[in-house]
Amino acid sequence: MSEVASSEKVAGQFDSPASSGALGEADADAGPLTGALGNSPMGPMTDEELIHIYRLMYESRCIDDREIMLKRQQKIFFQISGAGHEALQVAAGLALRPGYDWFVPYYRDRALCLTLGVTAEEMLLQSVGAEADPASGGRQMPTHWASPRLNIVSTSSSTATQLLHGVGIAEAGRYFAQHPEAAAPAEGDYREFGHVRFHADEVVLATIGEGSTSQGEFWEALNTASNQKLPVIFLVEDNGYAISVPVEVNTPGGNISRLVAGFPNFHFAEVDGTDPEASYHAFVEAAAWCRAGHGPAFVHGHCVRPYSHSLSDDDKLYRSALERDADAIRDPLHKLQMRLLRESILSEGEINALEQAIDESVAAAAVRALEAAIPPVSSILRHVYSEDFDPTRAELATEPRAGAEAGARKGKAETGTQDRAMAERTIPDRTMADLINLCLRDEMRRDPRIVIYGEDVADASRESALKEVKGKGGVFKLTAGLQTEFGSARVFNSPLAEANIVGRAVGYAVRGMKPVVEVQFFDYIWPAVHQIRNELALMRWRSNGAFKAPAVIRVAIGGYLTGGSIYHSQSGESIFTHIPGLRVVFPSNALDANGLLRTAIRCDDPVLFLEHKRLYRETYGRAPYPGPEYTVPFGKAAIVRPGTDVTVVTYGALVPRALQAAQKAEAEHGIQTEVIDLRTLSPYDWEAIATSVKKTNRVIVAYEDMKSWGYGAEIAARIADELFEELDAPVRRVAAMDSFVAYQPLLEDAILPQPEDVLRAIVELRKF
Ligand SMILES: Cc1ncc(C[n+]2csc(CCOP(=O)(O)OP(=O)(O)O)c2C)c(N)n1
Ligand SMILES: [Mg+2]
Repeated sequence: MSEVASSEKVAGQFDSPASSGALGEADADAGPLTGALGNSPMGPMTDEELIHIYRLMYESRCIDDREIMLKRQQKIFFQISGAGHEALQVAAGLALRPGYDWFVPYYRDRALCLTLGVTAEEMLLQSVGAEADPASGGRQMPTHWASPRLNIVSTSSSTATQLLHGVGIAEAGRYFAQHPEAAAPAEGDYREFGHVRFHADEVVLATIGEGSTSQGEFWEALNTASNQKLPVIFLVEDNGYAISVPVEVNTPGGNISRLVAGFPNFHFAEVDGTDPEASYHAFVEAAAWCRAGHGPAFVHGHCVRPYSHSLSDDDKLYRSALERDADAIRDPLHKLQMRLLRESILSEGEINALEQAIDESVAAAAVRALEAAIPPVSSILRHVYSEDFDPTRAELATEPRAGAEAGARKGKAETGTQDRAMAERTIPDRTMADLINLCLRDEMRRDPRIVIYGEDVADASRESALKEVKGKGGVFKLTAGLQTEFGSARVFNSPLAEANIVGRAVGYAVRGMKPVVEVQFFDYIWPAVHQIRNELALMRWRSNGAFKAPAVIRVAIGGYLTGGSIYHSQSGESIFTHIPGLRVVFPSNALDANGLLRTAIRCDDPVLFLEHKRLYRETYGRAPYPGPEYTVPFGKAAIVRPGTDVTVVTYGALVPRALQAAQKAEAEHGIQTEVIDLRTLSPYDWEAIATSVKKTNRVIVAYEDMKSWGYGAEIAARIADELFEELDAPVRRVAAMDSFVAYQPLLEDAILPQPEDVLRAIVELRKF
């Protein structure tokens, strides 16, 4: 039946000509164009239009009812319905254009997705967890939508995270419209794998329940959409409850429209979401506002929840009978049915016939879904990481280009040999901070899809000031000069909100851009962890490869700062190496930082790029500029000091400290220590560790983070497991005390692992 619905949509009354500004070839990708109703989008609906809406609403309810039956028969495993929201959602779907506009829905949006073109069978394939489930291949619960064909972006169960994706998606669309050359395909990096589509007047619909507007990310999304006048329609589907929590608990005063009314640039609408006609008109106006470039829109639809929150919930436990009866009277499906009868648009017999046809079609779709193959166990690890771009591949091991320094100085390609010779004589080696900055600059020159944003990363948000000031360029100056060279559309300050930074990056990356964002201090990454773990790293796996979010997050990490104290010294990398789908990189020197960052940017996976603050300007590990093509593969450790007696596996700021310890161990005790710098923590180079342990038979894992539950625990466990017979001594960990870092320098020294601690462990292990 949904096929009938879609073909009617193509043929019929909901078509509208493409609006102005659609860009050339990209139009070929657009799906059937819905949009305004006939010639009079704001006029009364025709009988055919109302019947069409009823058909979609009934089909949505019918799929819910079918799922409920299947769940009770234990043939599916979860059910959450869109009942009571159908009128609002069908109206939204009809006012917008699948495959042209972008959609970031939530789990309640069955009728929306049905209207956009997801079929009943596709929905039921997800209910049974079938291999052919196009949204997730059996990985996500039912109603966790995704359709690349329709521009429905994969959504999670997390409430509110999706709104920031919607914001980033809108930003990316605007960026491509203003820089169409950036959409061109390119070979040799992530751009090879994915096709960019955009339209100058596209709109993003991002939906949310009223309870979830309590989440900070709701406000963070409104902030940026408002500030940047982005074409995002925020739809709040207000059914008065968040599971058992009534609206007044989540929303002071009980009405979210009143609270958001002060945001500039918005078009606001509050509608009876059980009335499809009023809702449709609200969306037509909202879309027109957005397409005209005035800014975002906020549609607040009041609807009902005639079924409980989900099949795991029973609303009789917390709602009075009176209240439930009142909801039942406002059920949009019954209301529209009554209208069709009352206005003699359809007779009872015609309604029955229409419903019966849909019932049969949904039942048949359910039979097909129940017969569908389930995903093989062998497929579980597919799409954890990119199947296209392997960041560990050998070709990424390149040599630094001799004589590249002159080019770096002049800010352009290398010049003559005389300049080069001069430069090499007069310029000292570059710090890690310099070489990270130069990598960002070179990659931005090479790849117009890179945008850089974060707190304080711009030279000056008020561009006019740049005539007289030098510019900030990051609290550690890592992004200095980039806004000045590349402009404010590519390098800009974010609001002071870490979830905003990463959530928008997910949206940008989904559209094929390369956001290289900065989290100012690792100590403040925590508000973004929800986005990193549940969204960024999961996008590819949960959508079974349909979507991906290969953004780079640069983060200043670590202590040894003398006065950095608790909130500027934290480590905690193992929290992130514990996330499948995320690459975690932790360079210890300038050259590695340059080459690994380049690989991170070109990579097709999301990367957490950890930069140790203490190493930014250290004398240790400086190097000449290696040129704009220098890459280092992931998963390839460096033996920074060969040895035969004891192995120290380490990374980051512990590398120079382990080297000091190794020198002393040799000078004072005649012990030959091999020091391995892992360089990347996920993936990590097991082969290098195993080879060394087989040679030395003694191993220390040294890391800056707290000892218990730290990164070294996994390495130590694996060595004990797989190399037990090679060991002549227990595996030893040298790490921080199980404490935060104190401000007082003497305490900081005692808390963090020092070269003497590593030395002591080396000497002790040698005794075995
Ligand atoms: C971040 C987060 N916290 C808690 C939950 C559990 N949860 C799922 S739905 C829900 C209520 C959402 O209510 P509302 O936003 O009003 O949407 P509705 O389900 O009513 O449409 C809760 C608490 C979740 N999925 N995500
Ligand atoms: Mg609700």
